[in-house]
Amino acid sequence: MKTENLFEQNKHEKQEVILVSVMEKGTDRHECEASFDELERLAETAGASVYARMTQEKENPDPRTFIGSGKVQELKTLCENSGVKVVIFDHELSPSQIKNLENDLADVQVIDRSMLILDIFALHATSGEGKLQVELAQLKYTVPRLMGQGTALSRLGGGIGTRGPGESKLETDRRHVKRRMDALEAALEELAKNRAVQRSSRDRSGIFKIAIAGYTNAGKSTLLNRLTDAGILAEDKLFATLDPTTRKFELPCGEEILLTDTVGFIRNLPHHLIRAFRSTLDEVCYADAILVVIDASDPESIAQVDVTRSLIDELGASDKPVLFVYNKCDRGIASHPMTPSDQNIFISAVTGEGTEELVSRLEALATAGKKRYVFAFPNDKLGLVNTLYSEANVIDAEYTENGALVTAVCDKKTAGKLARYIKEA
Ligand SMILES: Nc1nc2c(ncn2[C@@H]2O[C@H](COP(=O)(O)OP(=O)(O)OP(=O)(O)O)[C@@H](O)[C@H]2O)c(=O)[nH]1
Ligand SMILES: [Mg+2]
Repeated sequence: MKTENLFEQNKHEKQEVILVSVMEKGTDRHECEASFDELERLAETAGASVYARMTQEKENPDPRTFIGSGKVQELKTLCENSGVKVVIFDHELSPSQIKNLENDLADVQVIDRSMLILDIFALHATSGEGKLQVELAQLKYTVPRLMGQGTALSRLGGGIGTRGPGESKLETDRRHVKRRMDALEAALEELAKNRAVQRSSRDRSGIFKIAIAGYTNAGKSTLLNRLTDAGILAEDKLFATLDPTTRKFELPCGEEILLTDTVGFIRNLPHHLIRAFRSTLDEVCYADAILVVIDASDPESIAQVDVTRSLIDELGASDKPVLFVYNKCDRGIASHPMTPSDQNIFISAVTGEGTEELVSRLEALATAGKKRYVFAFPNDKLGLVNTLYSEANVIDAEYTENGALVTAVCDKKTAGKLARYIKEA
C-alpha cells in the first residue's frame, strides 16, 4: 500500500479534528485545561485544524468508551453534522476503548494523546536512530490500537496518528510486526553500544559536558544555535527537535566544553514514551551539568519547571548541578520563578540579552574544581603531553629544544600526577 499523507497532499485543506477531554473528579481544573490547550497545539503541529473541543466532567472514565455513553452520542452527532473524521482524546486509551469508540462513532478515527505525540515524532525524526526509536514505539503502542478492529491495518497511512517511518511495513500481519520489533530492538541496541563508545571516549577526554534540557518549545535549539552556530532547526512547533546534537563551545578562558541539545519534555509524557527514547534522553544522564531552559514568557512557566524537574528525577539525573535558564525575556516574564535564585538566569536567545552572563555561569560550572596550569616537560618526558591531551583540556602546547611547555586546565587528580612538571599554577 502506498502511503498517503493527507496533510502533505492537501496543504491548503487541513484535516479537521475534534478534541475530547475528561475532567475526572479531584483533578486540577487548571492543569486539565492547560493540558487540553497543549493538545490543540500538538494537533496543529501534526497538521490538523481543530474544529471543536468537547469536555466532560466525570467521576471516573468509562471503562468501555472513556467518555460516558450519552457523550459518545453527542460526539457522534457532532461528527456527522460537521463531517469531521478524526477525534483526538487528551488521555491514554486502551485498544478496546478505541475499538468501542470507533464502532459507536462509525467511520471516525479515534486517536489518543500518545499516538498524536508519536505521530509528531514520526514527522520530525531525522536521524537513523530517531526513526528506529519512533518506529519501535509505534509498533508497541499504536499498532495494537489500530489492530483493534481487525480490518484497521488497511486504514494505515491515512493521516494523523498513522504516519511513521515504518508505516509501509505495518500493513502486514502480526507475526511480521513481531519480527520487525525484534529487528528494531537489535538495531537500537547496536546503536546504543556505539553511543556508549563515543561517550566513553568523550569522558576520557575530560571535556565538561552540559545537556540543554527543558520543556518543548522553550528555546533550547535557539540557545544552542546562538552560542555555537549549530544550525539546528528551531521553530514555533512542539517537538521540533527529536535527535540530540552536540557542539563544542569555547569558554572565554579558552577551555572547551560540549553542549548537547535534547528532545523536549511535555506534561503527561507517558512512561512508555520515555522508555522508547531512553537512549536519546541518556544524554541528560551523562552530562556533568544540566541547563534547564524555560519559556519565561509562558504563563505556564512554573508547570514547565515542575515537569522538567520530575523528568530529570525520573531519569536519575537529579544530583547534577542545574542552572535554570529563563528564556524569551524579550517578551516579558509571565510569573515569578520558584527556583533557587542563585540557580536562575534570565536571557533571550533571540536578542542575545543575558547570554554573556550565561557564558560566565557556564565557565564557573565547568571550571569548578579545575585550574589552569602550565607544565614544562623535558624532552625525555614528552609522552606525558598525551596524558594531558586525554585527561585535561589543553589550551596551548609549545615545543622548544628543551622540551614542551603546555598550558592546560585540569582537575587536581591529573595535576597531582604531573605535579613535578608544574611550572605555573
Ligand atoms: N521571542 C523569543 N522567541 C524565542 C526565544 N528563544 C526561542 N524563541 C522562539 O521559540 C520557538 C521555539 O524555539 P526552539 O529553539 O525551536 O525551541 P526548542 O526548545 O528547541 O523546542 P523543541 O525542539 O520543539 O522541543 C521558536 O519559534 C523560536 O524562535 C527568545 O529568546 N525570544
Ligand atoms: Mg529544539
